[in-house]
Amino acid sequence: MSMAIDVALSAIRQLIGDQHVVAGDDTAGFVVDWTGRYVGSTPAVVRPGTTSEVAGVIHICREHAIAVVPQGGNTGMVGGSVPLNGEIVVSLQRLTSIGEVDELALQVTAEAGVTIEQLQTAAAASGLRYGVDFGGRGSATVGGTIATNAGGLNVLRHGMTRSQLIGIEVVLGTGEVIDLMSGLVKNNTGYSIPDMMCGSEGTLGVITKARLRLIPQQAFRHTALLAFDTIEAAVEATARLRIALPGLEAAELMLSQGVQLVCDEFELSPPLDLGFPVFLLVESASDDDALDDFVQHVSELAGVVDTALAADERQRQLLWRLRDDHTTAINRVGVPHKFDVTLPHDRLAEFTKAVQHHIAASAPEASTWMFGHVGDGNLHVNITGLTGDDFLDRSIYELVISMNGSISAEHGVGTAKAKYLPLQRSTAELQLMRGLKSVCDPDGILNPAVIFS
Ligand code: FAD
Ligand code: 2HG
Ligand code: ZN
Repeated sequence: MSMAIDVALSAIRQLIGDQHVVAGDDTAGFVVDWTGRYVGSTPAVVRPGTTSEVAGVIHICREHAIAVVPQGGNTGMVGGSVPLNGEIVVSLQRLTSIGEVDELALQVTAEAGVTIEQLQTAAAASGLRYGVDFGGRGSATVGGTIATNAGGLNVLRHGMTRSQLIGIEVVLGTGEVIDLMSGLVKNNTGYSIPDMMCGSEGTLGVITKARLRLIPQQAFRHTALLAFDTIEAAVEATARLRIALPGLEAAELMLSQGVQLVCDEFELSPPLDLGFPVFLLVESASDDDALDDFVQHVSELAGVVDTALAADERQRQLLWRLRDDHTTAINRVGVPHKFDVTLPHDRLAEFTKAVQHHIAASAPEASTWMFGHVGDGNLHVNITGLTGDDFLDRSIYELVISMNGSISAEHGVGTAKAKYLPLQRSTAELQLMRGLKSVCDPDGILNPAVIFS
C-alpha cells in the first residue's frame, strides 16, 4: 500500500471509526460484481454513516489524490461498482434512514443505502408505492438506482428513476455538499442538478439522500402470460395493449429457452406449453376491478396462441418468478456477458434475429438468452459460454447503432462500455460530459474508470 493511502486511511479511521473501515479478506464481497465477471481489489472499504462523514472521506481522498468507487448494493451490471483499478470503495450501506412518508405531497426522503424493497415497504405502510421496481429490489439501493437511472418493470407507466426524483443531496468530488431536498416539484432556477446527477454513475458526486415521488397503490392487479409464435406478434400485441389498457404497468418479453431455464433451475412448473417460442408477461393495475376489460383486450389480441391468467396472488407471484428469476438462473449457467440495449419499436424483432444469427456465427460454442422490457424497446441479451472475453462487443454495439438503437438502455455505461461510448456519442457531447465531470470532480477521483475510457 502506498504511503498516501496509508495516511489517508488512518485519517478516515479517525473520522468514521476503525470498525467502519474494512480491509483484507473482509473486502471480498465488495470487490466482485453481482455477475462474477468484474473482479477487482481494494486497500479498504470505507463505510461512512452520515453525509458529513461522506464529505470528510471525499475531502481526505482528494487531498491525497486517491480514487474512490461509490458502492450501494453492488447489483450493477456494467462493472461500475467494483474497484477494478485498486480504488478505495466508499460503501453507502450505513445510510439507511427513511423519513416520514408525506401522504399529501406523495413524497418521501430516503438515504442512499435504503434498498428498493425497504422503500417499497415504507411506502406500502401508507398505501403508496415507489414507481421503480425490479428483481434486484432486495439489494439495489436508492443511491445506486439514482446513479444508474435504473428502469425496471414498470417504466412504460411510471418512467425511469429520473421521473421519481424530486430532490437530491450529493457530495461532489470537491467534498462540497449540495443540498436540494426542499421537495419543491417546480423549481426552474437554472440547470437541474438532480437530473444531472441521475445516471452519472458515481462520476460526478456521491449521492447521500433523495426526495422521491410516490404513487397511490391500486387495489386491483391483473396479470397474464401470453404465448406467441413470433416476436413480431408479441411486439405488436404490446403496442396494442398500451393503447387499449391505460393501466398497463408491465409488458415483459421472454423466450421459451429462458423460461425453461428458470423452471429447471428453480423447479417450477411452466403454466403454458414451452413448445411455444415467445412469451409476454403483462400486468395492469387499476382502482376498480377491471378484470373483464383486461380479459377482453387480451383475448382480442392478434397472434396470441395461448394464455395463462393469474387467478390469485400466488399464481401472480409464480408468473413473475418466471421473469424475475431469469438473471439469477443465467448466472447459474455461467458468468454472463450482458448487453442491455434499446431498439426502436419497429426494429426490435429484426434485431433479435440479427443478433442471434451474429452470435451463433461468431461464437457457436456460446448460448444466447434474450428477454426484456419490450414496452420500452429494451432487450437484455445475455451470452454464456463465450471462450473469448469481449471480442463480440464492438460488433454487437455497431449492430445496435446501425438500427438506431442505444448501447445502454438502463444499466449504464460503467467500465464495460466505456470504450464503446464514442460509437454512440459525438465528440461535442463527450466534451460537454467531460467538462461537467471536471467541474464536479476537478481531480478525477470519483469512479475514474467509469463512463470515460
Ligand atoms: P451499485 O451496483 O452499487 O452501483 C451502481 C453504480 O452506481 C456504480 O457506478 C456505483 O459507483 C454508483 N453508485 C452506487 N451508489 C452510489 C451513490 N450513493 N452515489 C453515487 N454513485 C453511486 N437495473 C435496471 O435498471 N432494471 C432492472 O430491471 C434491473 N433488474 C435487476 C435484477 C437483478 C436480479 C439484479 C441483480 C440487478 C438488476 N438491475 C436492474 C441492475 C442494478 O440493480 C441496478 O443498476 C441498480 O440501480 C444498482 O443499484 P446498486 O445500489 O446495487 O448500485
Ligand atoms: C432485468 O430486467 C435486469 O431483469 C437484468 O435488468 C437484466 O440480467 C439481465 O441481463
Ligand atoms: Zn432490465
